[in-house]
Amino acid sequence: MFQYMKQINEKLAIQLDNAAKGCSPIKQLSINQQFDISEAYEIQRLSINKRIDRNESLTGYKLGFTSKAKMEQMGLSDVIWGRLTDSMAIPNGGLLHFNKFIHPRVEPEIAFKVSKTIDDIINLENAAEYIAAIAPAIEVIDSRYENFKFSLEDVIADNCSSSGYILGEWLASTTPINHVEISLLINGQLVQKGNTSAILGNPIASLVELSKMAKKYGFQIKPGHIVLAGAATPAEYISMGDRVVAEFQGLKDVTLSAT
Ligand code: OOG
Ligand code: MG
Repeated sequence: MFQYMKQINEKLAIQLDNAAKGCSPIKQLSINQQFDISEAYEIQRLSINKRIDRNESLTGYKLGFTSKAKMEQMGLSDVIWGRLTDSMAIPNGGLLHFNKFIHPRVEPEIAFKVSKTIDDIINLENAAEYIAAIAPAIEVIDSRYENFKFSLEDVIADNCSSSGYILGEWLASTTPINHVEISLLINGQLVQKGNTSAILGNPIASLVELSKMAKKYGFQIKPGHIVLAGAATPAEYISMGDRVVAEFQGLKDVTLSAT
């Protein structure tokens, strides 16, 4: 039985990895195969291991559904986490190569760089000790499922739709990052407005949540790792040729162009 489940998880991980590699969406896995949340995280681990086997390296983690705006947009309300690799990084002001994505969406986020190993649950009071720097960011999500439609288990297995991230200027760890106004513009048009406080009341709470997940799922967040706190606004689809700008009040913009 156990062996059988392992084989199924591996099969599903390969399907997701192939969809990502080939930029071709697949049907929601949960339609034909039942799996629970812990199996979904196992499928995620197996599928990201394929990338690691291709010499990508783990650069950190992302949180999802940490704001009401995102929960409502996607119809799911549990905080989720996924993995980031070096191949997902796009330099600030850089190019997103549209043909490497299925149906990319962008969302404004806050990123943390971790200063020391997080191997236990942290809290809002001591979190600062674990933060080396803070940056405004954009996440590019690109569900491997048709029509960006999924169950909670599906999206966890699919590495929480993670596909790209753009980091703005790194700021001192003491920079006040809560209650910062955000505007998301596509081709100069304001498409979303939000505030960093929409992220669990304070983006630092995302790092606390991740520390709980790390304890539960048995991983460590290492010095230098990037943690994306989750989007403050709903995500927006982008098209080839679009220029995306995320403005964070008082901070330098984060931008990318889809080519
Ligand atoms: C899932 C990923 C959610 C966020 O910031 O809330 C996420 C999705 O919306 O496809 O990255
Ligand atoms: Mg996100």
